[in-house]
Amino acid sequence: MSFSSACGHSSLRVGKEPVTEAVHLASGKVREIYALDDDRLQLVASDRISTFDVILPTPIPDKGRVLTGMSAFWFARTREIVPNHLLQLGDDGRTTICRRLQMLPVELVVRGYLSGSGWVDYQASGSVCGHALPSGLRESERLPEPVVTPATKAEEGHDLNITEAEAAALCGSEAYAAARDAALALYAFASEHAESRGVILADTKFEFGVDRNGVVTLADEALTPDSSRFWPAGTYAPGGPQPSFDKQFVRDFCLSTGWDRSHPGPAVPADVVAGTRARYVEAFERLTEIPFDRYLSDPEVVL
Ligand code: Q0Z
Repeated sequence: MSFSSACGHSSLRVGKEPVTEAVHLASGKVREIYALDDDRLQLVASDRISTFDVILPTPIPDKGRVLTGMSAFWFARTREIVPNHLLQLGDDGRTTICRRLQMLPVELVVRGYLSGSGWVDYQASGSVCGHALPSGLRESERLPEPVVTPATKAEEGHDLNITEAEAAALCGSEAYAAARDAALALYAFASEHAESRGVILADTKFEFGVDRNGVVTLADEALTPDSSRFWPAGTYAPGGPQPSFDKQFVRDFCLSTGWDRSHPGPAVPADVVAGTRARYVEAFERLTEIPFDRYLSDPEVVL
């Protein structure tokens, strides 16, 4: 439970600890970040949903819990690949307590399939962020090998793709190389896990930081529907765009209203909200093999 006040503080209860004062640091499109102390941050995932870069006026109940639980599930299972920032989950299922890191100034997208800005770049240049690719690839086609395409962090939805050489110059070449190697290993692990459960992990964005000992550490959220393209494997058909596992219902509804993709987005009716929530819960259960109700009653069941 969290009560915000006008001065940006909130009182909150983390696990069984006494009430602590948290200082609001920043808002993302669908998340808030607070400082607990010099070493720890708290990320709170809301139920807000964005489509075509617009936050819709209607929340999707439990979406923030699905994303928090899924991210924690992956953090717990990838600790041997790369250390991560996760310390603890809040009892509300939407709060992550994490180590405070020095963040690298770039995000790393791993692409196993040709979609989004990768497809746009490929059509224009035959390459993606400096990675030359074979000619004749179709939209959504699987790449011969996954590629890392870094981007500078701007306002969400407006990240600027850069080359790996540029990313190495911004991060330091040792830190960048460690992050790139970790990102590829994380993608290999997660995409194989997902595919065995009928979900294609087309691409995914990672953010890394450096801890007090200089160790490159996975941060933020990881391998969620908001940081990744999840496609249902059963209907995969390269040669065009693929439906989003989680957001396709709500996108189709929004476009069916004649919405021109400008602010504000349309209000979403109850049946579309319920269908969208069901898709998020289905993604959680397919990938984690944990009933979502068990997560709600005990979030640390994913760890
Ligand atoms: C993540 C963000 C959010 C707005 C800062 N472990 C960390 N150490 C230091 N900084 C961060 C993290 Cl995760 C950090 N963001 C992104 C998240 C709301 C912005 F929930 N910003």
